[in-house]
Order: sequence, then structure tokens, then C-alpha cells
Amino acid sequence: MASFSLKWDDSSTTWQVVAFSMLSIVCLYSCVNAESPSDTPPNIVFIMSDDHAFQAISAYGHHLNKTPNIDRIAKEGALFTKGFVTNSICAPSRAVMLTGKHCHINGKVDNVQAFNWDQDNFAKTLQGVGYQTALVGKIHLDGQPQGFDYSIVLPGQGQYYAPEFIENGVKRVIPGYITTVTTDLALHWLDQKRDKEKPFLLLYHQKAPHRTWMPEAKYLGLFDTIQIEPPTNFFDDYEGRTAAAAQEMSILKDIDVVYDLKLLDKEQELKTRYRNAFQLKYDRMTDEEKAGWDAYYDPIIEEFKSKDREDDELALWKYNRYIRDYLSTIQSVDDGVGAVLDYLKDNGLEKNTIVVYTSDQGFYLGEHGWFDKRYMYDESLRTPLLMKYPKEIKPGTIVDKLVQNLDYAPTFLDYAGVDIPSDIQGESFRHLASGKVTEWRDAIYYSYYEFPGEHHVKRHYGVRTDRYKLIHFYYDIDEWELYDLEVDPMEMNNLYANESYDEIKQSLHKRLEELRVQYGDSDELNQQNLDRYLTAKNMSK
Ligand code: SGN
Ligand code: CA
Repeated sequence: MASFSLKWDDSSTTWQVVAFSMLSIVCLYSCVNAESPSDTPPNIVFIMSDDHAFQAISAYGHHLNKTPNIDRIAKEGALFTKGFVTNSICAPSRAVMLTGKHCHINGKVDNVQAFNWDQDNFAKTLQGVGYQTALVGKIHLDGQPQGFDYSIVLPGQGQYYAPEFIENGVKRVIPGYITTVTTDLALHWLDQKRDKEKPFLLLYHQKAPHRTWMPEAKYLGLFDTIQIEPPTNFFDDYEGRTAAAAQEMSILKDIDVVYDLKLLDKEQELKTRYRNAFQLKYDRMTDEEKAGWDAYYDPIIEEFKSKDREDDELALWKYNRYIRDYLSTIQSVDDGVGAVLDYLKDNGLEKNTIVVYTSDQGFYLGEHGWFDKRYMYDESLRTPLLMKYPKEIKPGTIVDKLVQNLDYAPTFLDYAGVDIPSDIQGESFRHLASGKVTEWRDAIYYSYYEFPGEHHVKRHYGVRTDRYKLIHFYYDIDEWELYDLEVDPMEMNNLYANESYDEIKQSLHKRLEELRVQYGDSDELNQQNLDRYLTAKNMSK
């Protein structure tokens, strides 16, 4: 058996082959069952999907769907039950993931303003110490990605069918369905494009299950045999929560039956606001794909038009259509995870590769009557987080500490044995995953900025501890909300005016101020971010 080792050389920060026998390194890395020596830095496969609610991952104990491949990561490694984001929206979440810094520090506070790729990110750091790096799929940050030897990314949100990609700066359309195409591209890089002499970092980022939830042909109708019951607070009246009442993300009122629920009737009788936008998405399909699509949706359209549904009945009908499409898109994501895990296993890469599965934020699956995200309420503040690394993480580990997307960059640098830059605001959760619980944070900070904007979620910031949450909505209102998550996990009862919580309220206010100081946030910075946002949107101040 060939033996070799790669040794970290601190002085030159390059990988040096110290010894190897007859076989080439390329073969050693790709041969089945080849094992890496224990001091070899780990490879990292960071899988992120878009808008994937933890409620739609079976490892979290929910029963909406089955995600056997994603679940495998937790079964063989760790399941984080309190993974959160710092700002529940796509591009800002990704900027935090890359930089390890809050949005108000890295500058990407909303989906509108530009991201500055010139700043440091953990991929650049790993690249600088000899990692081979690649970014495949959705990133939602304009400009040429920096820190990646290879990148093939979606422009903006991307398209479900016949997706366009930007490959190292050059645009091309790739036929097929986005999730399978993205998986194929990731596998192709792993197998054919990667420099197999180096440890690698792969960011494999799916668009699904983002709106408008267009399933892959083979999964159309997968969830149609059962009637799905909505969450218990589906018919929320938002009492005591002004900002929650002001939103435009209601499944009953705001979902577009053509654009979101695919009721593109040939007679064009359903004339909704976004009908034309969906027509363009439908037109991207091949004739064969359209035939399969129509065979599934036409009878649904016919049935919908033949019945007069109103109020609660209509809301429940829309909920079922929404959730069925949403869950169907996740099946393709789960298949992709399975294919990548299998590749690692079949190529002797399993033991020395860290695999993380997460989403850019959580999502409402009918809680409060909603789709979308943005709020600091738990369904969108939380994000799924599963991680395996056989060398350090015991199968079936549960981590219930408060971690955030702020922590990914320092965690990966820690695993790679690289010093964590002092200006990174997150903390490595490596020791939590290995079951070593030492001192850890007792509270997290959150801030959301994109208002006035789509879905009308007002600007807010707040603090969450293990048990409590304090939120301040501002800009065109000035409202505080306080929740006791132990007695009210669905966040229906705003306790801010409840005197019996006065002491808790005061301590949360104090903790919130401390966190704002710790992370360098302030009302002045908020005002500057608001000004830049309004200027970018061409709105008056
Ligand atoms: C799009 C969606 C919104 C969604 C934002 C942000 N509308 O604008 O529903 O909130 O993205 O999502 S769509 O009609 O274009 O689908 S994010 O995940 O990218 O932040
Ligand atoms: Ca998202």
C-alpha cells in the first residue's frame, strides 16, 4: 500500500509533499478507500440551499417530508437545534457567511446594495494557504466572486428551468433543471476540475426551494395523496403585533395563484399581477418538459376554476398547493446531497471531509399564515444546520447552543488550522460539534433592513437568548415586542407591556445594548444604511 503524508509548513504556508511512494498523488486522492493521514487538513463541502425551512427536514423531527440524504449528515455527525442567521434574507446572509462579520460591518445589509468582494473572506484565506476552492450555484452577490479558483454561479436569483450560469465570468445557459444541473456541476468539479493534490473547499449552493417553487418533472405530484394540515397559528390575527400585521406575505392574500401556484390557464382567464412573469419562466421549458408540466397542472387548474372557494377554505387550498410544490423542490435538493455524499464515500474522501448542510435563512411554511422570511420570529431567524466530520464529530451529536451564520468562517478556518483574523465577529463552533462544551455566548444579535421593500417587513433589530426575545421595529413605527419562547414558542403573545416581565425586559434591553456595542452597531449606522438603501432604490429620504 502506498503511503504518503502532506505536512503543513508554517513558514511558507504551502502544502509540501513529504513522502510518497510509487503512486502519484492524483491517484492517492482519488483511489477508492484511500485514507488521509490524520494530520491532513480537512476538505470542506459547504452545502447551502435557499429558503429551506428546518420544518422541512425530517432530521428535525417534523413529518412534512422525508429528506434521507440530508438526514444522513446529522446521523453521521451533528444536528444543531439552535442555528440562526443575523439577518434573514439571502444576499446579506451569504455576505455574513463569507466574511464572518455582521451586515453593518461587511456593508451588505440588504438585497439591493452592492457587495464589496475586495474585503477578506474565508475562501480567500483558505486559498491563500493552499486550498483549492470552488463556488457552484447561487451566491446572489453581484460581481466576480473572489477567493475561488473556479466559480460557476447564477446571475441573481437564477431560473428553475434552462438556468443561466456565469462560469468564471462568462455567461451560458445550461439545459435542464437547476437543482440537478447544479449538482452535476459540483460533482464535475470534484471529479474532473479540482487539483487533487490540494485540500479543497467546495461551496455547493442550490437555488431551491426558493420562490416560485417549480418542481423537477419526476417529483410533480409527490405530495398530492395527503391533505397537509397547516400550523396551529395559520389563522393568526396579529393582535398586539403591529409590524406582523403590516406584512405582505400572506398565503391567503399575497400569494399569486398563477406565479406562485402555477395556475397558468390556457384561456388566460386568471389575470393576476405576476402572470406574465410566470409565463416567462414556463416558456424556458422544452416541449417535453411543458407536456409533463401541463399533464400535471392542467387538471388542477380546471378543478380550481370549477369551484368557488372563499376565506378559510381558499386559504387552506392555497396552503396545500404552496406546500406541495415547495416540498417537491426539496426532494431534488436531497437527491443532490445524496449524490455528493456518495461521491465522497466512493472516492475515499469521506473521513477527511467536513460536510455542512444549511440554508441562507429559515422560511414560513404557513406559520402566522405566511410564506417568505425576513422577520426575527423563530421560523425565519432559525436555519437548518447539520454537520459531519468523522474524525471529530460523533454520530448522533446534538448541539443546542446558540450559533449563527456569523460563525461559519471562523469555524472553517479553525478546522483548517489557520489563525482566525481578529476582526472576524463570529466564533468557531468546532468544539461544540466535538461535544466539548465550554463557555459560549448567551445571546445573539439580529438586524433586518430591507424596508420599504417587497413583502413589507419593517426594519427591526433585537436580541434572542435561549428563552427570551426582544425586538424593536423602527423607521415608520416605534414598537417593541417581547416573547417568552418557553411558554409561547409560536410568538403569538407580545409581553412587552406585561408588568410581570419587567425585570426580564430590563435585562434584555441591557443585553441588547451590550451586543450592539460589542458588534459595533448603532442608531447612527442604521441611519446611514437607511440613507444608502433609499438612494440605491431611488426613493426620497
Ligand atoms: C424575490 C422573491 C421574494 C423574496 C426575495 C428575496 N420574489 O424577490 O419573494 O422575498 O426574492 O429572497 S420573486 O417573485 O422574485 O420570487 S432571497 O432569498 O433571495 O432573499
Ligand atoms: Ca433565501
